[in-house]
Amino acid sequence: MASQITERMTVREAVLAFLRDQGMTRIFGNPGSTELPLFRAFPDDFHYVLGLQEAVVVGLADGFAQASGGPAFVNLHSAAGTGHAMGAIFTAWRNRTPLIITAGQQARSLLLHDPFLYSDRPTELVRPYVKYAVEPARAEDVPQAIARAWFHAMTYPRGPVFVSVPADDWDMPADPVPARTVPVAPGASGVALLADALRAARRPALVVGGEVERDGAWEAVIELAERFAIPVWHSPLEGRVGFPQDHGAFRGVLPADPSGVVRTLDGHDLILAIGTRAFTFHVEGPRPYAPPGARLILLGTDPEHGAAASTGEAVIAGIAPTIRALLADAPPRPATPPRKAPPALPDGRGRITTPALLDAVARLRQQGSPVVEEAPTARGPLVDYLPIDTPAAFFTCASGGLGFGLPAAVGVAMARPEQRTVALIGDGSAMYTIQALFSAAREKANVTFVIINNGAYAALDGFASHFGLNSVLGTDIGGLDFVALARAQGVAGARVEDPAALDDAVRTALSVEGPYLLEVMVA
Ligand SMILES: Cc1ncc(C[n+]2csc(CCOP(=O)(O)OP(=O)(O)O)c2C)c(N)n1
Repeated sequence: MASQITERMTVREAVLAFLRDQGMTRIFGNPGSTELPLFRAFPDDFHYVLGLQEAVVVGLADGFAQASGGPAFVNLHSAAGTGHAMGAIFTAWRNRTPLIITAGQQARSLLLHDPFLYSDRPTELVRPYVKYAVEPARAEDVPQAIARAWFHAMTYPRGPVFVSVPADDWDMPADPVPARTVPVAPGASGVALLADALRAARRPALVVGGEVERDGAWEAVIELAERFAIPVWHSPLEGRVGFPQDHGAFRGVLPADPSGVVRTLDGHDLILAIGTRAFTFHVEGPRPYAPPGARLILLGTDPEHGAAASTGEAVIAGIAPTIRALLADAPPRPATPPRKAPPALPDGRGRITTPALLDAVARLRQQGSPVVEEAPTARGPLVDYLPIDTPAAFFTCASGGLGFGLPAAVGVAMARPEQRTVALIGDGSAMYTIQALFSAAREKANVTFVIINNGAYAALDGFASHFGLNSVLGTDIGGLDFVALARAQGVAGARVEDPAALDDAVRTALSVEGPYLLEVMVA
């Protein structure tokens, strides 16, 4: 390939040609003087997606990359802009989202004179939460650095990568770089170990996580659960849903504390954790951290999951091919257990409740359309009242870093224009990246933002008893007007407070064209 390359192009031309070859013709960004040279003679087949703060930019790209299944290209402003993005980069790291993040840098000729906007440690700023970070030693190496970064981002476990590009590099000569292909997930291995363990187990249990869905193993895991008649739990606090939540084998979401895990899985002699950590904790508890006496085996492409388990064996391999190999010797499918019915709705005493809202969205939304959630106290009821039953239909942040949901929903909607994305966002969460509404309007994104307004950081109030506090400081955020915030950025909307008006309000919010915000005042 390299021998055919004769003519030199500019760094910009070589980078854009590489991005085009890789199908990445969207650039998610927020510009500054150090980035502008990238846009000289910007080609018509590229689209610049503007976010008004870097946390929004990375959130947009993360949602887009996850919903489209591919990587996304990001261009940030130098140190301060990258700093704004750091929380979102951490989230992309936890989400395992392949993002090729570039940031501007001052011109090389000035660097020894400490110029304005100079980032003297560009790679160190992002380093702990990217798979690869580089500022190439020579301008002409920028295209190669981006190709290399792409490869790192797309290798399992996937994640964000970072390339710092000095402003004067874009016009320098460079050679084109050939397109790369997605590294193949590790092959099926450990099949015999898993088959033996399943054969020997009397009461196996499955614990699944978001990687099942990201790895395209949704159907395979359902078939495994059905053929071996194994009950399934979902790991808590995952960014995606790895098993249909209304399936008869589904037992719920595991608690996020050691005692809760041990209590829930007690009596199972084999726990197969697929595409997830074993286990994910949010609050402390006494040891043991895994059910004593049970054999724990992890299966997935992420070695960190195996490394982080306090006990257990790990098969690091592609989930779907491994399960398919296991199924070759599986027993015939027994009768499928009946689908779960949702519990009754609580009495809101004249107010809208979060379960009632979720139930209305579940009844009125287009089946299988994407749901983005960032509303901490709605997360529990979601499983019961808005069960996710199709793959690639649910997105939230795996990091716990609020501010992902609003921009990610816009990115998801851009990747799935034919479906109406529903974003369920808490009033507190919405305010971290409210500027994403501007991007939604500009991109005419097919998305309904449902702001669940309880006037509080309710999840933190809920923690008071855990820490033995009578009250928590800084959790009252009442008085915000989200319809006005939306209108100010070009997004239409309405507020609903009366339970009798809820269905009509949701119906309207789901049927308009372009972005729309429904602010729901909940008890
Ligand atoms: C970036 C960031 N800052 C602070 C927090 C701490 N935090 C966790 S839940 C929460 C409240 C969120 O409020 P809201 O979105 O209204 O949802 P609710 O808890 O009311 O359901 C906060 C502030 C966080 N998770 N991320």
